[in-house]
Amino acid sequence: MENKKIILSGIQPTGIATLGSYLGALKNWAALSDEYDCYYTVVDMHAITARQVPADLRRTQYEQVAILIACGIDPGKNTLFIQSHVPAHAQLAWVLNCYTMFGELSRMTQFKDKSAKNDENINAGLFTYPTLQAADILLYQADLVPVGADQKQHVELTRNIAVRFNGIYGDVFKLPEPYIPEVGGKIMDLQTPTRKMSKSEIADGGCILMLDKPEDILRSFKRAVTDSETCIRFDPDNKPGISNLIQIYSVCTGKEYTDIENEFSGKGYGDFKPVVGEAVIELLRPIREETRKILADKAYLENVFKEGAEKASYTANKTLRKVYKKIGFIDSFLPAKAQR
Ligand code: AQP
Repeated sequence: MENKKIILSGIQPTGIATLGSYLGALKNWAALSDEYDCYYTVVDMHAITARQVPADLRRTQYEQVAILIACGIDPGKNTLFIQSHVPAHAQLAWVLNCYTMFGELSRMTQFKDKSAKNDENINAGLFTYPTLQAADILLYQADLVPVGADQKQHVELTRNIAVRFNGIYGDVFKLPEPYIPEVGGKIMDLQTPTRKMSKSEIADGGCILMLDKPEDILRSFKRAVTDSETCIRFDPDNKPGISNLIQIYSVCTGKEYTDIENEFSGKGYGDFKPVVGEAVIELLRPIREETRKILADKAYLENVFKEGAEKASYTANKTLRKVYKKIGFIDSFLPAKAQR
């Protein structure tokens, strides 16, 4: 355990995770969980940067933790926790805000996209979201951050903040690397394949959620937007819809793009689309069934929350104590140095 490299990643409980989150991030979370010392967190504090219905937010956190366990993340071997249960995240985020430049945050494309989509609620939390994310990562001295391609910019900012802080105070933070899969790093919406598949865009049927029923998944794939040609060829610039389907099929089956092109040579989109849908159904089926079973045991999940928060706090408070000391805070009132 001691010599393993460290992983940190998070997911927002803003709804059921999408197929995009699964292929871009969660699948890797599970795959890496034996080899690394992993901290996986459901980031409720990030979620409130957009307005949430409290009862839904509460329910989705149970669902999200259940999904992670069903994906193969063993809470006994990994640290699985809810962000707000570890106060050090908010505490370090404030400190890091004072070492993050306004201009840096202004350049974040997620802030620009999300504020353009929701101009009624461009709150300060949405703006400083990447600093909280930097705190999430740096508290655990993570080596690797498995994320989708959309989060690369935030991990780069985290490194910049860490370099700046270390430059003033010495080596306090380890510099993390993003871990983005070569295939599946950016799964696109099935109806608007030039846009990332996102759970806040479920209205038009272009988004697959991990707990969707098989018949709904199949219908969405059969309706997926393609193009006016008939050839199944990977060409994201000219054929974004069909290329997205090839990408999804490739991650589900492990087949190379060229093998998929050969397999479907001479066949039409009407043949290909349901095959991709079926591959997704079979990939998600065991996760959906297992999630349902786990959700039935609320006491078990609450015990996972409690143990996860304790384990995470131990590591997070060690880093926070170091930071407080370096910047000149008196750290005697931080939680006692608990034995692990
Ligand atoms: N379409 C995607 N393709 C590949 N990776 C993706 N991720 C999300 N969408 C895709 C990755 O999944 C992890 C968890 O994401 P998240 O739910 O915390 O946040 P998000 O990126 O904001 O996801 P959504 O669905 O777009 O949520 P909303 O609509 O609430 O903002 C991250 O590693 C992300 O890169």
